[in-house]
Amino acid sequence: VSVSLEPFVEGLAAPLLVTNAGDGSGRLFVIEQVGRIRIVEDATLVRRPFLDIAERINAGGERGLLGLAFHPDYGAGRDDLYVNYTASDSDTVIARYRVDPDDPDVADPASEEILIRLEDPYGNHNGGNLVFGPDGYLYIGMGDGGGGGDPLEAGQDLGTLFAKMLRIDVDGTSDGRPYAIPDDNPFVGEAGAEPEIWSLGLRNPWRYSFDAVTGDLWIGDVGQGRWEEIDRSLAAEGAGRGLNFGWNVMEGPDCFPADDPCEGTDDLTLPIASYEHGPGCSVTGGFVYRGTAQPALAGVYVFADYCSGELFGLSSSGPDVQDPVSYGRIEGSIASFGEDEERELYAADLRGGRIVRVVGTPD
Ligand SMILES: [Ca+2]
Ligand SMILES: [Ca+2]
Repeated sequence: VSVSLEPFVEGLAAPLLVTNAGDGSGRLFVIEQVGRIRIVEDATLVRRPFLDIAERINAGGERGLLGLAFHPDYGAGRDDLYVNYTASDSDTVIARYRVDPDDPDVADPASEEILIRLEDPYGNHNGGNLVFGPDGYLYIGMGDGGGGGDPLEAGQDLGTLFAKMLRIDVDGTSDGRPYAIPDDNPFVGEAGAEPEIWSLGLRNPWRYSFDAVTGDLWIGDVGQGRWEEIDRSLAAEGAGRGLNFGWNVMEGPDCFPADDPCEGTDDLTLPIASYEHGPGCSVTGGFVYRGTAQPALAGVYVFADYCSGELFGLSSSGPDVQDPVSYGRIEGSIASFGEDEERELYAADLRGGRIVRVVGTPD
């Protein structure tokens, strides 16, 4: 199969994410890093932003408005959406907003309710993705806080939210939190462990997704100086529940640092795929293609390297360790992949200021 990116919408300022609301409206929603959410309707960029919270946000580098997810029942009795951003004071914030009851194309900036606010000592590794899982819970990908080599030693520390996949129930509250902790989170009741934690050992999970058919969890975890990696956890094996993805004991398939003895690796979950630095430098996790318009991509996990523009594929039903298939390089900086309501696949080209369609052609 050959994979190419077809122009779809231009004129965006540093688009970081493309997604849909799942409300049957057919709209796409695009994040602009500076702090705006834009609507794309009928392949046209709507001039008025859906939400503009730029004044609350510190944007640039790895900071900004980083994530967006709509409640699974959005448009069907629910009016709430969730964002992840770097606040003016550089805190990491996960917040809820509500749509204007009189206008489906505008969210209310005054409706903000902050769920999580975390002081973040470094400008990099802020994670930022938000995804509702097939179980209806919100999955929050947290970077290791930043610096190089995990100076906070967050990766293996269950006492911090950094370097983790978190899982929360936005429909409830508990113990003074504006959300609830699902009973089956793996570290509930464990002394010294934060109960939000679902998986640990992540460095900067820049984009992850659930396979819409199988429920498998796919994570792109950005590496340090040598390796970029993709992690897959099958739904049948818990879709990441309680798993330790290795950072900072390991980077990709190697011990970290490389000359270290790599203690305790028996319990670590190794990547399904890794590639070395050189042309590549930062992985952008993608999606298992489950649409219908591109049958050549059926069941293929499509991802990219942000720096080189190289596109890759993995077999979603293939073995636990695979060499990624390269589809060659494109002109652009792919910050994210995203789906429309028909599960057709798009990508956000940050520097190109555009959204493109992912097209697969049989060779
Ligand atoms: Ca940080
Ligand atoms: Ca890892």
